[in-house]
Amino acid sequence: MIKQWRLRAGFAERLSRMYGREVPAYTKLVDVSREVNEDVLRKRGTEAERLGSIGRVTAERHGAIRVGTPRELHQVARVFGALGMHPVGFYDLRDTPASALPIVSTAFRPVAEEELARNPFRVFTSLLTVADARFFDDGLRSRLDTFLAGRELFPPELLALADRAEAERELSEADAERFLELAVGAFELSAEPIDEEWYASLERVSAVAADIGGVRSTHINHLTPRVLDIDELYRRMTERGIEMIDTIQGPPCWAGPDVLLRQTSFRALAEPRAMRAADGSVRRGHLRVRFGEVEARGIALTREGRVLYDRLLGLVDERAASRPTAERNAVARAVWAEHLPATEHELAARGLGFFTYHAVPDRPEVGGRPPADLGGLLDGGWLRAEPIVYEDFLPRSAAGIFQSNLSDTGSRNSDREEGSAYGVDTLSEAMGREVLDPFALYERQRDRSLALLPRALRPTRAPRPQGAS
Ligand code: OOG
Ligand code: NI
Repeated sequence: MIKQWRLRAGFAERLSRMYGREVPAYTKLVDVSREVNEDVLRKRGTEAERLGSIGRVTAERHGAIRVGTPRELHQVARVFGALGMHPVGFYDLRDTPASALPIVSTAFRPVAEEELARNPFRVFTSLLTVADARFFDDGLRSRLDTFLAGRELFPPELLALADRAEAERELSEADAERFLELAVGAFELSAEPIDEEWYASLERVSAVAADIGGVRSTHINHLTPRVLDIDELYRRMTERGIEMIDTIQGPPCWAGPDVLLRQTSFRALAEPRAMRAADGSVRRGHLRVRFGEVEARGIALTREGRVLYDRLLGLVDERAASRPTAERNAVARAVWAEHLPATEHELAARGLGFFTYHAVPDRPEVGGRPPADLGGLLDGGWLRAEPIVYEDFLPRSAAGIFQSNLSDTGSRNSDREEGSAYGVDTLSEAMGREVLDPFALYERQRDRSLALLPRALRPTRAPRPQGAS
């Protein structure tokens, strides 16, 4: 029998092979990522593996897909459920200032530590907000509803196998083979001609809306490898003549601990797609919707740490507003140095980062009773803190990645009422599964490690967040 985690690993691997055939530049990105990772490992030794073994990091990918209706989201949740992936986190990109992004998103991923260690594959999944009147007027909305109701993204045989895999947490070898074939096939770029007029009418609102609702199938938008030095990767890709987006999203490059997530991408490529004109003739056209993203992951931040992160982003915006764009990085580095702890130790002691805690067995005998607070236990060498890797996404980075790959800003009519609210509950209801809170998952992992400590070493006071107000 093939266990869920092997289905997940198999899916990630086959998707990667398929996407590499479809988008050869992706293969180059994966190759350069591997080279960078090997170099970092050689240079920094075991310290390079502090946020994940080289085996995990090299195999690690996240995908991005986009669906049109709650029903499609429900179905895709079943496919990912079969792979042991659960919806985590809610991202609302509709208020992105410079571009029309009529979507709300979640990410499917494994949640248990041992499952993440086996294969951490995740998929950023966006739902088109068809009922949001700021983007779609009544006429367009009703055409869109009809179009989306008439398509089938996932064949019934795939969904039946998915349900069985989820219920039994495994499939026979033959069923696993069939399931993987159908699942990967569902995300392949379709050769079916696109109705040019229909696509264009959605594109006027948003290129993302056209990519989702303008075609009769779905596809993987990008597949993102993980790299240990994203600045070096950016340099090497540029050196090889690959056009990258302008920036690396997320925290700046700085001397302190890596936190959260840094992402960049090569620009969406013009891919040949068959287009059908109004007179029925089919011609070879081009669409730029798929890009090649890459990311570096850091330590998960606590709620307080995250508040601080968001505040720092605002501070960087403020200070950089009056300077040339080229200086934004330097501004960000200065803001970081001023406000973020320069060491992991301090990140833990100030309660800003998530760690698991472990008793230090060979602590030198210095006598005395262990202190009661976490900071003291760490300072005194009683406890060792191991970072918890950030497994999720960042709304502002996601918007930045979307945006830098759009050639047109689209349009949004902010005078119109929202029409329909899309919140985390909308997604949970659509899927019939709860969208999990990422913070709660990291807290659980931390608290489990605390509960395993000998009683005398269990801090009686949680780390008091400082500087987060
Ligand atoms: C998703 C864009 C956001 C990320 O990693 O934050 C994203 C999309 O293009 O569908 O991929
Ligand atoms: Ni992505």
